[in-house]
This record gives sequence, C-alpha cells and structure tokens, in this order.
Amino acid sequence: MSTIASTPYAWPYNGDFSPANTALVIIDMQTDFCGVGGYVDKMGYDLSLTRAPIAPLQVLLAEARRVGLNVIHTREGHRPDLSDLPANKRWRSRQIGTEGRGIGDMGPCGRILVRGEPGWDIIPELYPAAGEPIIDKPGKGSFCATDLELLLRVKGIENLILTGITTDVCVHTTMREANDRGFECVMLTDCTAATDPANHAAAFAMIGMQGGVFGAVADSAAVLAVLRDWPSVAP
Ligand code: C5J
Repeated sequence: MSTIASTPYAWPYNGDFSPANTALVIIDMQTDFCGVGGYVDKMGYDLSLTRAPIAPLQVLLAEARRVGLNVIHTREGHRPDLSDLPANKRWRSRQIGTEGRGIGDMGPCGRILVRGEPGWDIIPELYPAAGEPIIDKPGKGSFCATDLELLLRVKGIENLILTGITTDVCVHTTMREANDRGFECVMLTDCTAATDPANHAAAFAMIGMQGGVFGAVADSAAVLAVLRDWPSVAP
C-alpha cells in the first residue's frame, strides 16, 4: 500500500496506489494547444504558459513507463467533415483571434482541431509510445463520446493522475467526469497549465473544497518520490 503527499489529504484515499490500478492521463498536449501557429497561439495567448508542463511531464512520463504505470493520452479534435462539431462551439471559437478563423478553419498548422491535421496531433516531446491508448475526443471532457470509461473498467483502473492542458477547461472537465464515475483523481500543479494563470490557481482551489470535492492536488515531485522506489518492468 502506498500514497503520495497531496492536499487536502494523502492520495489515493484508500492507500491503494499501484501500477496496475492507476493511470497517468495526459490530456491534449497537442500543437493546437501549445505549439507555434496552433489554436491557442492564434487566439493570442502566451504560449509559454501552456508549454510549461512539457518538461516536467517528460520526466514523469519516462518514470511512469519505467515502472509500468498505465499511460493514456487524449486528443481533442473533430472529423474532417465537422459532423461532430456543434454549431455553438464553432461560432464561439471564431469570436477570438485573427481573421475570424476558428475550429475547422485553415490556420498555419492546418485546419484547427481537425483530426489528421498537423496542429491537431500530440507534440513530439510527449508522443505516445506503442501500446499507449489515445482517446480522440470531440469535447472538453475525456469521457464524453469516447470509450475511455470502458478501457479503464476493463483494465481495473481506479486511480487517475491527471495532467495536460488546459487546467481549467479539458483537464478540469475530465476530473469532474471521472470523479462522478467513482474514479479517484489527483491533478498535478506543475504538469498542467491554463491560458490564464489566475484560472490555473482557481481550478486547483476548487479541487480542495469540501474535503477534496473533486479529488486531490499534488505535484510531480510527490508522484516521483513514490515511483522511484518501484522496480522497473521488463522492456
Ligand atoms: C480547450 C482544452 N481549451 N484542451 N481545450 O478548448 O482545454
């Protein structure tokens, strides 16, 4: 039995943290959210914010792979014919940034958040290894219109370590969806980022309310402190 140091209480709540029952979930580390010419860049936000989790995530991901922790990646995007893009999502995405272009329109990295386009894919620094599931999702939450819950239940995964971008949108929505389904979640402060630092801080403050209403808060050092004592799995 082991736990990681987290607030408001040690995580997971039942002390049962093992590679078999836990997944590291890396949310939407795509060029469109953290790369030059991508969607977030086009909206005019400071890319250094959403790029900040890349380096700590690389360290955590390497260690997760070493100990055989389940690793799951997600990718937000839409079908090329945009048949899964709600009209209100498209309209809102066109209200900010340059030339009224939004989701589905052409940008420097191809059509914004469209599956198969260069900007939609996961950045090379954190690219999934063979065998690591990628959840392609049309919405903010990773459980909406995907088979993520089925994958987790089949594998017997109960604990989720949530990382990626953006803290206040896709990562928080996923935490809320997961928590309502009974998954025990922790979100990592240094392995997530928002397009606004105040939103990042507020998102973490919300987690700690009501005794940890959505789960727990920790940083990657707390996770690494446990993983480093675990044996390597055979390559
Ligand atoms: C957004 C995300 N912000 N990955 N997506 O639309 O947070």
